[in-house]
Amino acid sequence: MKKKIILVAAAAIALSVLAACGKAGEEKPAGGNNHAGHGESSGQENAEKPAGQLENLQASFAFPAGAAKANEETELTIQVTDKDGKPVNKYEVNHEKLLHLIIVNHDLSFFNHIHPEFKGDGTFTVNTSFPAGGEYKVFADFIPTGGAKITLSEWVKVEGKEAKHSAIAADAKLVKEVDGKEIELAMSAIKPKEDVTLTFNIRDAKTKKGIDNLQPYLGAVGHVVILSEDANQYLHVHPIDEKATGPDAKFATSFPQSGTFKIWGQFQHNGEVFTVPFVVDVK
Ligand SMILES: [Cu+2]
Repeated sequence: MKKKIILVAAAAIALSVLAACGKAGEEKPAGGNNHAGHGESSGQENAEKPAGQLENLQASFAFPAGAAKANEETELTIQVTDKDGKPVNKYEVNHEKLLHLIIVNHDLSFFNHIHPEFKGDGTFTVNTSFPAGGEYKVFADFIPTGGAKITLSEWVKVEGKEAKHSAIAADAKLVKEVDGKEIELAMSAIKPKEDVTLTFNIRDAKTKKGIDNLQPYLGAVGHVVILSEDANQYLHVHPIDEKATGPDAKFATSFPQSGTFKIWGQFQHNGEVFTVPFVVDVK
């Protein structure tokens, strides 16, 4: 039997209108105020609002083949509709893609960043798989043409044996080794609602020599996604200097509240993308 699971993200709850990406650097966390439309770089909080039709957008996340099962490739669709339920068909290219999809599991031990393809009728589609059963939160990050940058999210259920839930805890040391690289994260501040610069220093794990030939990934030196422990607060942060090539990659952001946050930095070197996670306490 084919069962269609449709989960509608309630716009009022899940919708987060993020700052326009007219300038590189910080974007606002989910739950922020409405901000100027794409292309505005004045940084004014009260600049023009998106056109009426593009307020209260909704996203429906669905597995058209039925329930998703752990470790099986399955199609995931995202349909974006306006406040009247009409499909939204025009999007701005943002960091080389029309839509960025971030998927995490319940304890944030799993992270995936993929790019569904637009198929018309407001619908994006991508084939993906999940490493275990359980709940996953899916974030669709995009800019409707004429509207503001927005992230719509929903929890989706995946059938299968659930992995052991491990509590998320702040890292004692902000140094990680991933794919032969040693990455150290320095933070200029670690208090809520303060401007903070995240500096990733990327070096060869063996020689400890700084890597200065990072390649652009999605048009920038790197991408950073930050989630609160409960996955309610989502921040997608772009570099201060998109054209940097390492060993340092700097990002400006602000944590919306105190608590434990997980930070994923994504970079590209020698044609390979690597993802480095950190967990920090903001207090
Ligand atoms: Cu992306």
